[in-house]
Amino acid sequence: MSPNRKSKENRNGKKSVKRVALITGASAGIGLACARRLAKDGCSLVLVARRLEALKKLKSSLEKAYPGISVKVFKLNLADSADVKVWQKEHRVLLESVDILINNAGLAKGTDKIQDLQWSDAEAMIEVNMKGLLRFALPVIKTMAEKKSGHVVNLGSVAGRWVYPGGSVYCATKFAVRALGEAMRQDLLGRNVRVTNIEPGMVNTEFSTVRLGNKDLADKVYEKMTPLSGDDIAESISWCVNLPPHVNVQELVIYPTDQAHVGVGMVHRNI
Ligand code: 8X3
Repeated sequence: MSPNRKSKENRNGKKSVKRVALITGASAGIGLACARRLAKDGCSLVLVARRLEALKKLKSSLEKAYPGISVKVFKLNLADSADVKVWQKEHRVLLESVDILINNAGLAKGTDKIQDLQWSDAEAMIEVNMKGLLRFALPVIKTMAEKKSGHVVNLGSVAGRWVYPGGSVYCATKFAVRALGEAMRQDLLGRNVRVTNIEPGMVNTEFSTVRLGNKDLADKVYEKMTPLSGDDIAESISWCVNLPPHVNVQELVIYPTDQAHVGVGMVHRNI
């Protein structure tokens, strides 16, 4: 245990060690909400994303609100394998200090059916959601296994349990996230490392704007219904990582009340 980690009371009234959470895609949406929530829980943070300015703002607001924690921020694109390798080499000691890894960075591009699929969209999703997650997470998982402690939280999706028309490759990447998470949990048996897959339905973040390439179209996705927020998902992640160490939530499927399932016709709208 590193000597500068201070003891504090957790929500069960037991002494716990201040933990370090590393969050990818932390500049917006679910990643940003997780940063705020885990800072509130007393975690120090390592935040990575492509938008450094947004991360710097977040760092200063969190360090002001929670003076007991430290927040380190880094510009990194998980799709850039060479950059990720260099960054991992430069920050080996920091990576060894990570207790909670939240593999949040991911995206959807397009809603074309398979016969019309844009190859560039498919590649972008595979590159970040699968290859990016793995290339970033592997060294952290290795150190967790060695020190016999840690918690890996993967951001999957309901699209990783059920497919829908126009979602082929996005669904495939999220099925892969679920498979990888489950394999991690099995491989890490005996290493005291927890692995949790979080599988949200409709969450109102930049997700649909990125997917559809247009904010007006994205707003229509959430029209006259109440979607989940990034904070809703962050709250569930906080619950998972703050449970006693012998408890591992394998996966959580979280829909908004107004969504019954993936796909068209499964959303209740107040019209
Ligand atoms: C996003 C959920 O239903 O838009 O991961 O595919 S959905």
